Amino acid sequence: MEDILTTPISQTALAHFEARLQNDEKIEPKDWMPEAYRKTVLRQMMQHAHSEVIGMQPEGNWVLRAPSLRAKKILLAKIQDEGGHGLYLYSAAETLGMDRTEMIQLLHEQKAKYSSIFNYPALTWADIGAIGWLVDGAAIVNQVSLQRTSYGPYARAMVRICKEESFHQRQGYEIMATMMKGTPEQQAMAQDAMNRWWWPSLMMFGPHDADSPHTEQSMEWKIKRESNDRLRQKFIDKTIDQAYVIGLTIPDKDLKFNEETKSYSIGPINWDEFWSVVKGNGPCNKQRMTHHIKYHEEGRWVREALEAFAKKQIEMN
Ligand code: FAQ
Repeated sequence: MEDILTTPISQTALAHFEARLQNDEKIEPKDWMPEAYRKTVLRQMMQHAHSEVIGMQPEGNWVLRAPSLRAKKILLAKIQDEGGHGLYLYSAAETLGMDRTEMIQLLHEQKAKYSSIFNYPALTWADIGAIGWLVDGAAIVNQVSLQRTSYGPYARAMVRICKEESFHQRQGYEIMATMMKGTPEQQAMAQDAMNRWWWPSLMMFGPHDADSPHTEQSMEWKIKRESNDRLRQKFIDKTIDQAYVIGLTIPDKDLKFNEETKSYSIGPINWDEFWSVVKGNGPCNKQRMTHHIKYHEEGRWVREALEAFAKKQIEMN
């Protein structure tokens, strides 16, 4: 039996960390964790938080042009939820030792990523339907699995976020279904949105497993509970049937249904487009970042006033 007094602390701590993962226990902020684990969870959560916040921009573009007061109220509530998701995720990520000011700095310096999907423009009202149905739909498939992620604050944030995302997905599908019952022009608009958002939504899940540098280690640490390809396939299988119900066509000439596996196989994803968007060359990357930097700067005085107020409160107590 190993002598506890001669075993190095890090070795004991590592064994304890691994045993907790094995037992499906959550890793909490004050627990010892390998530095590489901390960095990986932080990277993923920070990217996720940035995605929620940048993701408000394509939809924000339609608040003043929503076709009815009901549609406007729903859209406003949804966008506000996305901002809230960003805030829970920044708070949860801060438990890993990085301040959100630094996270935002990394975003502005393009050293921290956000989801590729938000670099595409929302050109018509049908795009608002496609974003809710497809983009939130893809986000939910990923996030339901992340409810079981090994880092406690991330897993708990996901539980609440998933409840809200499910409302978002339905409001998007409602928009698409309504347009598909409308005039030929409205139907064409819905199909056009489907054609433009389908492939970028599939790219949201990240590169194929064989080309994903982080998946294997992240699954070992139970940060990711399912691989990129497995989650993408779940999304494909549930979404295609939803499209058929309302009369939309899937823009994929190679699409096939496998009777044995009860699953769809798709044509090739354009990974050159994905990497080009991730590297900053998508249709809206520059616009998204310029907008974020501008409003972050304009809000500086509010943050400074709040900090001064909090400091004063502490001094007075
Ligand atoms: N976009 O080895 P992997 C939402 C990067 S929330 C940009 O597979 P990983 C709600 C990846 O960072 C949507 N970059 O990496 C909403 C890595 O680069 P790095 C966001 C991507 O981390 C709806 C490299 O490629 N959801 O939509 C993307 O193990 C509507 C290699 O990739 C989350 O963030 C991408 N799509 O797996 C809001 C969920 N994919 O960091 C408003 C949490 C990959 O080494 C309106 N995140 N990359 O420089 C995850 O599950 C994972 O981070 C993945 C990527 C699956 C995204």
